[in-house]
Amino acid sequence: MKIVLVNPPSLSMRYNRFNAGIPYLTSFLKSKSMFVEVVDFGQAAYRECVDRIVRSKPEAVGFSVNSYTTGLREILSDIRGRIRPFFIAGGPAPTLYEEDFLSRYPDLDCITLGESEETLWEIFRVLEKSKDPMPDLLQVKGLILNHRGERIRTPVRSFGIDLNSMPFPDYAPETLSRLNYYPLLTSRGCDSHCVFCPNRALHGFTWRARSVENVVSEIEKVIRDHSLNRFFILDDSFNLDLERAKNILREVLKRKIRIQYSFCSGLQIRSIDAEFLDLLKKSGCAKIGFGIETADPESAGRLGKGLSLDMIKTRIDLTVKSGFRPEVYMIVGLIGATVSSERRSLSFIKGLNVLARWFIAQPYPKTPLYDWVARHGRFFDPPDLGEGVWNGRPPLFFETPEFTKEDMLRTYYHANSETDNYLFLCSGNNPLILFLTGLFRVIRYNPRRTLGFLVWAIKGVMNPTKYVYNEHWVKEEG
Ligand code: B12
Ligand code: SF4
Repeated sequence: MKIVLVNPPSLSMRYNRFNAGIPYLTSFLKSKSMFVEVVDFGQAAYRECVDRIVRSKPEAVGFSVNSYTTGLREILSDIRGRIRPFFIAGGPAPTLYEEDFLSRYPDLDCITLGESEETLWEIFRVLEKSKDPMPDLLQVKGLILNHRGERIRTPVRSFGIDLNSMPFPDYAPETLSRLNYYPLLTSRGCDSHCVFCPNRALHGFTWRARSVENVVSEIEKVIRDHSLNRFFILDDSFNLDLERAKNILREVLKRKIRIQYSFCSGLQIRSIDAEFLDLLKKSGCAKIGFGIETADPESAGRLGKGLSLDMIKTRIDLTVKSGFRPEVYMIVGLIGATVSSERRSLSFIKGLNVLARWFIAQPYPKTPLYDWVARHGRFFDPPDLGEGVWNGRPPLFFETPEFTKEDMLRTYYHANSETDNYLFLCSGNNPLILFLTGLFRVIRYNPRRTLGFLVWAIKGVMNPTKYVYNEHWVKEEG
C-alpha cells in the first residue's frame, strides 16, 4: 500500500523551510513496511508536484496543513481530475478547525486530529483490508470522516505514544543539505496554559519527553550519517524538566560531541538556573530566547504562564550574567490589551538587556483568547494574513473596542523599533524594498528612531549574515 505525504504551498513561503510532522509520519509508516513518498510544494514547481503525485498512483494522499497553507483546494481538484486516492489531511489547521475545515475542503475523505503516527497507520490497515472501509474507519480513534457529505466523529484519541520507542524522523538528505542543520525534537507538548496557545489541542495535555540516551543517540547518528553538527531544537518546552535538560547537555559534553545549536521556541524562563545556562554555553548553544508575551502586570496575571515581573527580571539578569543576550518574544493584543497596557509592557522590557521581538496575537480556536475575541471583539473575515510576520507585515485577525486594528499595528511597529528589532518593520525579499519599507514605517510610526534604523541598515549591508534573521544559530548583534 502506498501513500504520498504532501507539504502544500504556504503563504509564509519565506519561512516554509521544512515540515516537522511529515518526517515523523514517514519513518513510523516505513517501520510498518508501508511505502511512503513525500512531495514538497515548497521545493518544486506546482505542476511538477501535482504530476509526481499522480504518477506515483498512491492509494492515499495525506496533506499536512497549518493555517498558512494555501492552494489546497486547487491541488485536490487537480489530482482528483486524474486519479481518486483516499484524501486525508492532518496538522494544526484540521486539528483546530475540525468540521469547519472539512466543510471548506469537501474533497477530503477524512481529517485526523493532533499527533497522527498511529492514527494514520490504523487508517491504512483498514484501507488495505477492505473496499468499503467506512464501517471499520469508525473504529479508528481521532478522526472526522466525510461520508457522503455527513461529518462523522470517531472516539477521541489520547496522545500516549511512547516517544522512546519511535523511529527517528526520516528527513530527506536533500532537505538536510539544503537546511545545513538538523531539526531535533526531544519532547512534545507543554504543561502551561497560555491563553493564546493551541498546543494542547495539538499535543494533548501532558508534556512527554524522550530519554537522555535516546536524544543523544539521535544526535550521534545525525553527525555520523549526515556529517551535520548544527541542530535546531523544535521543542515547545525543552527545559520543562530542568534536570533532564541538564542531563542531555551533560551527556553531550561527557561524550565530547561538538555541536552548535539554537531553539525554535523560547525556553521556559521559570525553569532555568546558573548551572543550566553554563551547560548551554559550554555545549554549543548559540542563542536563547524566552516567551515572555507580556510584561504588563495585569495582562501577565491573565496570561496563564505563571510569570511575575520580578521573576522575569531576576532570570534575565542571571542569563545576561552567564554571557547570553537573550531574545524575548512578546505578543501585542492579548486578552484585555489596550494602548496603555502595551506601553507598560514595553517600558518594562526596555529596562532589560534583551533583544525583544514583538508579534501580533493570533486567536486560534480551542484557546481562551479565541473565546474572548468571539465574545468581546470582532474577527476580520477573511483575516489579513499578509505574508507572515517574518516579512514585516503582521497578520491582523481581530480587534476589540479598546484596541483597534490601527492601535495594534501602531503598537507593533512602535514597540519593535523602540527595542531595535527593525527587521520586523521591513517587508519583501529584495534588499532595496526591505530598506524602503522599513524606512517608511519607522518615519511613520516612530520617527525619533530613524537614525537607529539607518545605523542598523548600514551594519546589515556590511555584515548581512550577522543581521539578517535567517540563521538561527548566528548570534545577532551580539
Ligand atoms: C517547528 C515549528 C516550525 C518549523 C517547522 C514547520 C512545520 N510545518 O512543521 C518552522 C520553523 C519552519 C515553522 C514555521 C512556521 N510555523 Co511553526 N511551529 C513549529 C512548532 C514549534 C513545532 C512543530 C513540531 O515540532 N512538531 C512536531 C511534529 C511531530 O508535530 P506536527 O508537526 O504537529 O505533526 C503531527 C500532527 O500535526 C500530524 N500531522 C502533521 N502533518 C500531517 C499530515 C497528515 C496527512 C496527517 C494525517 C497528520 C499530520 O501528525 C504529525 C505527527 O504526530 C509548532 C508548535 C507545535 N508544538 O506544534 C509551531 C506551529 C506549527 N507553527 C505555526 C506557525 C503559525 C508557523 C508559521 C506560519 C510562522 C510564520 N508566521 O511564518 C510558519 C509556517 C511554515 C509552514 N509552511 O509550515 C503554528 C501553526 C498554527 C496553525 N493554526 O496553523 C504553530 C502551532 C505554533 C503556534 N502558533 O502555536 N514552524
Ligand atoms: S509555554 Fe509556550 S508551548 Fe507552553 S502553553 Fe505557553 S506558549 Fe504554549
